[in-house]
Amino acid sequence: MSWFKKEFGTKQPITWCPGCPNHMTLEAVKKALKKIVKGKIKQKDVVMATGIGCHPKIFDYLNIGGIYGLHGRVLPTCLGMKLGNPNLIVLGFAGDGDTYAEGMGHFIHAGRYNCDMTLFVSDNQSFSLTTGQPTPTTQQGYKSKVNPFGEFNQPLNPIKLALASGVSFVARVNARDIQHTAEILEKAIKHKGFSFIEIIQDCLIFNKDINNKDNLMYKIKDNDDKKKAEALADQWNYNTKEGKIPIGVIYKIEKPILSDEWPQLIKLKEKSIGWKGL
Ligand SMILES: Cc1ncc(C[n+]2csc(CCOP(=O)(O)OP(=O)(O)O)c2C)c(N)n1
Ligand code: SF4
Repeated sequence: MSWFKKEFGTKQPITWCPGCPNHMTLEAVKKALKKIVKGKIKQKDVVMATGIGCHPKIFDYLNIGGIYGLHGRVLPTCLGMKLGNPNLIVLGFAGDGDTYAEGMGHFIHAGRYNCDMTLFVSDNQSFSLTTGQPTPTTQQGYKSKVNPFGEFNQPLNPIKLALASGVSFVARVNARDIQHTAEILEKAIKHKGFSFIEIIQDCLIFNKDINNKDNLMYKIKDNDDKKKAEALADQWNYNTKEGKIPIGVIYKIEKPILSDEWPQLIKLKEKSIGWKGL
């Protein structure tokens, strides 16, 4: 196995802007995966699905199998892979536009299903690949070519939405803190159930007004108290660069997962199906 394969990288030239926090998220993902595959899990047992945007280019830079999917459809693609082979570790990579606009319905239902898979949302509060239109998490007042008078809608709080949708692992991280992000990603992947990680990241080109929030962020201990999680979610409303932004595991609970409830999936799991001959 070559160095590239071992370290989860590929030889593809990286086309993100120099300094884009997506580079740091990629490093954090590689770090977390390296630790995961040290145990019984093999590299071929980890797969991903991505949407379309700047962040989902990670598909080309991460040496695992998967599907470079459609914008807004990361979660149904992940679900399909998990139903086909419940023994795979399935990771979804999406943007805020991807998840909270076109993909919104899937997000809510993923919380209800509690399928054992992990979703990473790189939230730069902008549809960046398509040149900076506002997404559901964009702050009020933001001006772009499509809203020259400024965004007037209140931003959505994805952490509150995840808690209300019954997501069993809800975390938020700062893309620029590679070590902490890698630790939380590892916990999310190991969690039995649907894990959601909101990655706060700047876009260096679009919606620059909301960048540089590092001084607002502070690390929390893993939390399993719903009321406390709701209070933590309320500390920042995505609208201003004021308030405190808690990062870490905001809420984590054990509850039955989709494949525990579904007899056909239980049988597939017992058969230990995998990639025969590889
Ligand atoms: C089904 C579909 N809808 C819309 C688009 C157009 N589109 C491609 S990328 C993109 C923006 C991506 O924004 P986001 O998900 O926030 O990721 P970012 O680029 O900010 O990382 C959009 C709207 C598409 N390619 N396919
Ligand atoms: S446009 Fe923004 S999100 Fe996209 S690569 Fe450049 S800095 Fe990163």
